Amino acid sequence: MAKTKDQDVPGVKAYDGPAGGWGALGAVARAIKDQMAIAEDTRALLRMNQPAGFDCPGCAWPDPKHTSSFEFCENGAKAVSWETTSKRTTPEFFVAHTVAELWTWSDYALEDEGRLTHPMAYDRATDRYLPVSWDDAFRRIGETLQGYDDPDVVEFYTSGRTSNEAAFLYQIFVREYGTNNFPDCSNMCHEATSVGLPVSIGVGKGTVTLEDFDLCDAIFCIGHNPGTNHPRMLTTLREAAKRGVPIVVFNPLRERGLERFAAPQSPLEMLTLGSTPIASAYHQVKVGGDVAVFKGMMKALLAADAAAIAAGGDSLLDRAFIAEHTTGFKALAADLETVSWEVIEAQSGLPRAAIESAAQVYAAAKNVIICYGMGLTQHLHGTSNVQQLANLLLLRGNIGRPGAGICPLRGHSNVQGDRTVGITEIPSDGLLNAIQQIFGFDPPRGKGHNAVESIQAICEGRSKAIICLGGNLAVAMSDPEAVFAGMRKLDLAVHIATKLNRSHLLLARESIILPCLGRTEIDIQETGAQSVTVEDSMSMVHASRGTLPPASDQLRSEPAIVAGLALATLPGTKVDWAGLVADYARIRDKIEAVYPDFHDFNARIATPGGFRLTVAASDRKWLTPSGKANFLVCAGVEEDPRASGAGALRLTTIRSHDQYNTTIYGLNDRYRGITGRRDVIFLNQQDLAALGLSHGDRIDIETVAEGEDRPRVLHGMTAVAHDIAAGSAAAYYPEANGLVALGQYDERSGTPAYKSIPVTIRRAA
Ligand SMILES: Nc1nc2c(c(=O)[nH]1)N[C@H]1C(S)=C(S)[C@@H](COP(=O)(O)OP(=O)(O)OC[C@H]3O[C@@H](n4cnc5c(=O)[nH]c(N)nc54)[C@H](O)[C@@H]3O)O[C@H]1N2
Ligand SMILES: Nc1nc2c(c(=O)[nH]1)N[C@H]1C(S)=C(S)[C@@H](COP(=O)(O)OP(=O)(O)OC[C@H]3O[C@@H](n4cnc5c(=O)[nH]c(N)nc54)[C@H](O)[C@@H]3O)O[C@H]1N2
Ligand SMILES: [Mo]
Repeated sequence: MAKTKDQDVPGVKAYDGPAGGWGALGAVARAIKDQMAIAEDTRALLRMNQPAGFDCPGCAWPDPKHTSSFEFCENGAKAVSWETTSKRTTPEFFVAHTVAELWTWSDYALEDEGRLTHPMAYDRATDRYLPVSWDDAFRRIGETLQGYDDPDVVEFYTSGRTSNEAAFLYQIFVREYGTNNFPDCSNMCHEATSVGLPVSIGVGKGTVTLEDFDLCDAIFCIGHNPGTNHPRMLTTLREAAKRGVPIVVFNPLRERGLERFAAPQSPLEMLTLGSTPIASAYHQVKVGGDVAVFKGMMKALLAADAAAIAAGGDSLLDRAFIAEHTTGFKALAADLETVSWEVIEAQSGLPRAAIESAAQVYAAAKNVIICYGMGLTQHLHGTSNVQQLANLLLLRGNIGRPGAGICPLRGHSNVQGDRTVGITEIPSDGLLNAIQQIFGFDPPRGKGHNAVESIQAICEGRSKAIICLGGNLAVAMSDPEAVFAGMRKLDLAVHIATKLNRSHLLLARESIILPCLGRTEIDIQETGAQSVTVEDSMSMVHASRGTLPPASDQLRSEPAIVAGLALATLPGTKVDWAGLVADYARIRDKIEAVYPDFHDFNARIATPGGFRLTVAASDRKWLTPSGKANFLVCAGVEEDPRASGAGALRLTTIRSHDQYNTTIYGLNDRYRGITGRRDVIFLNQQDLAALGLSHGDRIDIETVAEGEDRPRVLHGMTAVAHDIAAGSAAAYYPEANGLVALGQYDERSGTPAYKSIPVTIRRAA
């Protein structure tokens, strides 16, 4: 007999608890124990995110202004204990294991060996990484880099944990070397925001501050999972919910953190096993159906507005704002006329009434904040998603006034700052001119490679070497099979990292691992202990200072490693690398010189909480060519026609509660009821039945191909009946990355379409 949702499938059992609560406390205790973290670590956790402490590497959600007490966060605690672990990946470890053997290990097992302790270089004769001195490592890298006539054959990747100071030095080094090849984790993340919003509102960042959440009258949460990925946001959402602020969610999956939250700081909720309901309305939009939702909401709003005016009432639009501050309203209205409700319903998977009710909540609230994450950006039409969302806000003047605005949840804790201080493949003339004036060399003017382009260049043999400042690019990128093959053809691969991961095992002719300090660790340079700075999702810049002894006395800081690379690569350098690294305040002086918005940088980070960078749109200054905010039209509402064919489902890829991107902390996903495994595909019960399948069946999942080079199949997964929109499926990232072809990305932003993969599903052979 077919199994139903409630029957036993190993490792699958619905979780009834709220987000947070005792479940979270227990998980923290286990995370600390698993990493054998010592008492000092717990103390470090307590100092986390306080003025004198370090910035939590867990996420980019801002800190409340006047926190004096430790803000509890389960996943922040996991991120910190994973870094402060007492486990070590030593030279002895590398002697004991060939790279061929390590390749067979899981991603979890590789990182679980703990912190890297020594610079290591690959030795082909023994198939092992062997220790190398820092000087030798730099010399070898410098020689290879100097050997290229064309600097554009080298790729310089950045992952978003890197501090402003390290990122700034890195871009100066790379530009002095002569290329703008800056593939960046942001290219796989919020690039649709960075590309889409400047056209809409003149800045590629969010416009709200944390204080705006105290003043808003409605919040929309679209395509993000705060309970797991920005857990400190739950405190903010809880306060808003308690104030009676409607919180409207659009998400294909029912995510526990958006349903109810028990604040571990609340003795009442903890002792009574109570919790606070979060979402006032939860709309399970079909994967990839968001443009349809936004167009539907705007259509409903315009219809209601016309009705209100016809009845002699006030307009529901902010017409004064539209007239004074925007262009393109007529074209938008005309586009909305052409989209039928039938199409909107089919694409979004939601009834018209649901979308109309969301539009009503939107229209009834004076101040609205819309938050969003990867559920919107990682689509073929990610940029359109973001721009249609901006349209919706502009219709009621919800940008540039207190309590209202757009709130992209950034990913890595400093991904936004890295971009701000110059990690970009398309630098503005202003930036390049400032660099030229301040550092005295001629930076390259051509466009460089983003992440997908860098991989394409590597796969086609046009790029010869890669330097990675953190991250795990080969595993994070789509189409690992192609990426792995490309990486193995390189002359040189250098990884600046805290822990071993699969990218390090993709051997180039010469492969070098350079171990660095993490953010939790004390960073001593010539003038003493140093602080670094980071920028959060709300453009707040603040200092972070490590408090723990380094994992090994061989570790160097990221700024010091960048300086070492620069000195070995650029014999005629115009930059005083040693002087800058001796005192990071001098790096900040240079940042300030290049970016005037950082004025009085060193003084302003001395105040607790730091300072906010200017976000022009927050003050209704529109840095667009028209000088106004722009309503933008996108054609149609269809995400990917291949996903609408007979039997096709739209697969999205998501993070479990026990992972940080490619770092897998454990095999559980508590809120989704998964224990000890990740080989599952979440499916709607109706879809399962229609396919003649049952909960617990072993299935194969294949990408619907159209002119693709080879079939993409994930074999032997287990079907899990889940509360997910019909027509949609979900699997874990990065296991499912092989289903995404390298060529499947948003053409405007280059963001891979990780969140809407057309697939078919069948019983495993
Ligand atoms: N603990 C932890 N924290 C993290 C990370 C981590 O891995 N672990 N990663 C960091 C990084 S780099 C990032 S970018 C952020 C990511 O934070 P999120 O954006 O929250 O990340 P995802 O897990 O990718 O989840 C996206 C959410 O979108 C929903 N979704 C999927 N497809 C669609 C769709 O088509 N439409 C809509 N409306 N929703 C959809 C999913 O159900 C899921 O709830 O988190 C950061 N913080
Ligand atoms: N299918 C699918 N693919 C995705 C996504 C998705 O949702 N679905 N999300 C995409 C997104 S949003 C992102 S941001 C990318 C993430 O891509 P990356 O940023 O490249 O990947 P991470 O897994 O965050 O990198 C983990 C590694 O960073 C190193 N590390 C950790 N801390 C530090 C540090 O302080 N310094 C240095 N130098 N190294 C450190 C460790 O060695 C660790 O192994 O993945 C993308 N890929
Ligand atoms: Mo991200």
